[in-house]
Amino acid sequence: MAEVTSKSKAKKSNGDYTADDITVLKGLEAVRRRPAMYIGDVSARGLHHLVYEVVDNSIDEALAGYCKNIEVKINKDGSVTVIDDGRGIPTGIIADEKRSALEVVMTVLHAGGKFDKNTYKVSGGLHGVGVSVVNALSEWLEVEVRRDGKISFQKYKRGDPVETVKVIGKAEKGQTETKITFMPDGTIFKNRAFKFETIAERLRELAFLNKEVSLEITDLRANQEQTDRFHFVGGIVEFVQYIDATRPSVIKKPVYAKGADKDENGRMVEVEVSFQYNDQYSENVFSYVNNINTHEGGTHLVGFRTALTRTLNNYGYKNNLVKEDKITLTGDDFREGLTAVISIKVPEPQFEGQTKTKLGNSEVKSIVESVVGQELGNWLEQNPGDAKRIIEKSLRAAEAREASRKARDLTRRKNALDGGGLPGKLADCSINDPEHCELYLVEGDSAGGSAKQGRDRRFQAILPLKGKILNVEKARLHKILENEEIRNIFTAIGAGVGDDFDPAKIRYSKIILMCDADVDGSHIRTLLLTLFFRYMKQLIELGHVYIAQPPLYKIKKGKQEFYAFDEEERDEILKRLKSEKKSAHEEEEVIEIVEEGVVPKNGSVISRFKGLGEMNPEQLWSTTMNPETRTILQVTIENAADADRTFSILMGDEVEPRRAFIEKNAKYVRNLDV
Ligand code: 0RA
Repeated sequence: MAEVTSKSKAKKSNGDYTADDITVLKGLEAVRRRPAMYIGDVSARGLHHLVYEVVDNSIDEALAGYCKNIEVKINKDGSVTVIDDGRGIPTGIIADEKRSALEVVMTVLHAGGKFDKNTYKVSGGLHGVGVSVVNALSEWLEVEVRRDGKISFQKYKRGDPVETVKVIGKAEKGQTETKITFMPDGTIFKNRAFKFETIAERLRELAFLNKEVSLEITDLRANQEQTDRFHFVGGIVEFVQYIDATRPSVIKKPVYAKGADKDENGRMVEVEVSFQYNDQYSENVFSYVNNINTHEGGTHLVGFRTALTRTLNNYGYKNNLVKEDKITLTGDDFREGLTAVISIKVPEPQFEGQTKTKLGNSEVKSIVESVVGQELGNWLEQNPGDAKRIIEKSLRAAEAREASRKARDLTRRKNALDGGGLPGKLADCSINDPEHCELYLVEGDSAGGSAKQGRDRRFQAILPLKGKILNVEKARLHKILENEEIRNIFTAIGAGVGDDFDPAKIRYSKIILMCDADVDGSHIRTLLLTLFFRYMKQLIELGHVYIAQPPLYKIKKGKQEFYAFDEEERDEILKRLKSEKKSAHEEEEVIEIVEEGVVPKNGSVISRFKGLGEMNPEQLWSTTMNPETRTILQVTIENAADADRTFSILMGDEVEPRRAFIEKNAKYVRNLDV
């Protein structure tokens, strides 16, 4: 059979590949040749995806009801080990193949599912490509399985078995375990350093979504030793409370709804939903299908929203809390301050959308709608106090919406947002094709002026921002739209706001935040990121948001000028300048590190740029804006629920959690993942 012939076996036959072998060679080679097709990319995100892929296999085992504990270790040498107490990968010889099932699972693309028609394996999206992909992208990988009283072992190099599966010892009676250790391939991943916190966030999320599983992570690397364990008996109810940790709740305890129904093929779809209302205005709904965050939503989200609007409206009318002739409550009104987690399990999910994170299965809408409708209906009857508070909150949202709709100036603003006219402060670019255009959001009018003069006006647009923009974390949309700076940003980008945001209308493919390298600059950057995260999240998700990296130091020596982006680089340049001197047999000079602007005797000046405004247009262009030489950092969202929680901690009302967060994360100040 073509699909199960291994590469190593094909090689052993004197290099004579049969026609059957070719298809397989393609399968295995394809992963190494085009890793991005299988794991998204080969950056830090792709690297961590390797761990998620192995853990997902263990989670599949848990969903099948056999695994309770999953342990991840970042080893001293930088490799990663994943251990689970599931059934263990089968190790028997498959007659057709004349080799162990274990070898097949580890070396054949998508082989896992062939042995076990596990209901909730993921068939689309980024996850679920199979552990063989991790094997193919690893310099080496070792697997150890305990089951049937034996310990079986096999090692691979870049996906090829080093030798056949060997029994290396006895397993205790009844003990079952799968242990996989892998070292990512350095020829594929430039940076192989795993981040404890990144993996921990995913394990925490999985623990919330799978309350029966306990997940542990340990970092064994020198000077980074730490461990964390996640097990939440409250499941997604605890997840909602975790997300809203710093936002006071309007109701006593999150609503919880659970149910299941058959899809059109008679297979079970399981639904779990939990939500509560906080005293703020944004809607934070996190939806998952088979443990994958569906950023783009889909039919499950539509079903949830429909049920929420209908059930709450019905309750309001029936109990005379809403007067039908006075005001109509819309879906938006019922979603103000809503924090929700929707987790569903679908046997054959169809993923659609730009990032393949939108659920397409049409039958799911009515299943979710009916589960939520029923359970929420019961909950409202049993919790009249909470029910009243929710309806009253929604009424206030409706009144605010109505008031701002009536306000005449909103119409004007709306027109402006629809692209009626571009902001006067915007220096637009001349090219029209968004794909080639960039928008620089620049802190301060003086830096804005330099940027306007220094830019390449064909494709670079500049929008200077005056001081601090409004903190959107604490205001309703209509208040936000009253803020001129923010309105300018929305208008310049041209793609609308919130639910109406349409990525097809973006006027620039890169939105670059350029702020000073000081405390105020980083505050403004955080305010801008909060704005994007809350009202144009897709802009970040689609990779359009960047942070400019202006240099911190300028080193001048005679006519030569050097720029350094941090202390380390500054010192390197100084060292180089010194050694250049030596090799040229010139008289040795000491180049001192000097305070800004002071000219030392040897004629070298090191100045520290305090703000962007200190650079002249040419300097700004050559160091920070010229695409040939600049560095810009792309802003990504590693974990949506954690990002949401982080923004609410950073920008919300409570001081103590913010202080704790800043203390804990002080060492990551240059890490821009949100
Ligand atoms: C195929 C079949 C069975 C289990 C597994 C794969 C399995 C794979 C992984 C990967 C990590 N941990 C795992 N645990 C199990 C079912 C075996 C049976 O029927 O006993």
